Amino acid sequence: MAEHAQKLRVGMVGYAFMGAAHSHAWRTAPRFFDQPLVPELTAVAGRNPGAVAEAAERLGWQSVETDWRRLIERDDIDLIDICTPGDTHREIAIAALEAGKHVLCEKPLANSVADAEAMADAARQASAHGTFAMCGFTYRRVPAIALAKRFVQEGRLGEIRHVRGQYLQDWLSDENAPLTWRLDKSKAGSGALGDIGAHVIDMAQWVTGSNIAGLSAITTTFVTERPVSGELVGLGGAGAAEGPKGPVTVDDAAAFTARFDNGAFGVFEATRFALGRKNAIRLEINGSKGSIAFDFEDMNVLQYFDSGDDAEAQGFRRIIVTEPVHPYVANWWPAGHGLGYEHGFTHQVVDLVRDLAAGVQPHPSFDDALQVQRVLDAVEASAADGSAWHPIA
Ligand code: SOE
Repeated sequence: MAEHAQKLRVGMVGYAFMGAAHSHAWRTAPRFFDQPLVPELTAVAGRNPGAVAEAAERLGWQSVETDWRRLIERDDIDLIDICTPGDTHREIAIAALEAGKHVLCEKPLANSVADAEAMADAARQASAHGTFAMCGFTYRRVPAIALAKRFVQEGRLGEIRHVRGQYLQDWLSDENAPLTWRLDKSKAGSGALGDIGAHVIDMAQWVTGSNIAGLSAITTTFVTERPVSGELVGLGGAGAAEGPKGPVTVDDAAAFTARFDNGAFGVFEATRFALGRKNAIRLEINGSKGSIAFDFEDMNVLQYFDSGDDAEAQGFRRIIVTEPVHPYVANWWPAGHGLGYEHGFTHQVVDLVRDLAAGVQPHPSFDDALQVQRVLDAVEASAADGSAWHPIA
């Protein structure tokens, strides 16, 4: 870590699962990558004084605030990192950008297109003054996905024809899993669709370099009421079967067919009820010359089919994405040793800090995230409309 490098002083809002993942990334990035600015974990904000103090101690933050507004007022903070539910993103992000702070905001960008538009407007205005905003679609930074993007750019797949995207989890399968904020539309915006579908939509658009132009969708809620209390195991688990229940106000699963700007066909699915699938974010792309396939449950592997191979030797090959020639990998362990979930967050910090130091817009920008929000909105509108085709404006 360069001792005399200039600092990037970070103020983080929220400290639960995502806050912990981001804290780890801010701490780790400068220890493995040469960074033009060294992140400093300056302050973390949360409403509960005892809990935020405990989190600061555990996650490595130097000071605490109990109001995010105070974090934004502080002169010793350069960037606001938003790790709170979607209903808070708009207010925090716009206030931070207007105060001249860079912003990293968790996904999905917002709970509505109107909020996302306001945020993207604020980000465009701020960028004219060298203040930048980025949205945390971290899977772009999984080495195998970055390699897939490189293959598409190099033309190895040829013309893209099919895009198959899935994000499958199972932590809501038990009908007594407790009612958490992720099941409350006023906080989360939507269910499986925004929480995990947003990731695979962003991933597909980014890897192919083409946006979804229109779609037809279905959504469902399998379990409409859940216990209001109970012990969480991971994000779900089994709550009290007896006792009060409250309404689930979001989708449990969403699926849609789509057409991309480049003419490719898309088929997408997002669910938190796929028993046995733990974090299966999957992408398969078939082009005129080759194909790729990825599954996060085997995240250090990219499958690649090259139609130029000898006919007798043709087949999907498993590229083990653990070699120094692969994106991000050279800075980690000796060849062959593999990376995990947290590395995507670290790479996100590495790229963000590099771009901020260079004064260039990091990706995904709020405009990129607004495009994802439009797709989420179209899915809900189409499902409500009997699966009618909805073009993306
Ligand atoms: C829960 O479904 C969740 O934690 C998402 O909120 C994250 O964005 C995803 O990376 C893993 O699953």
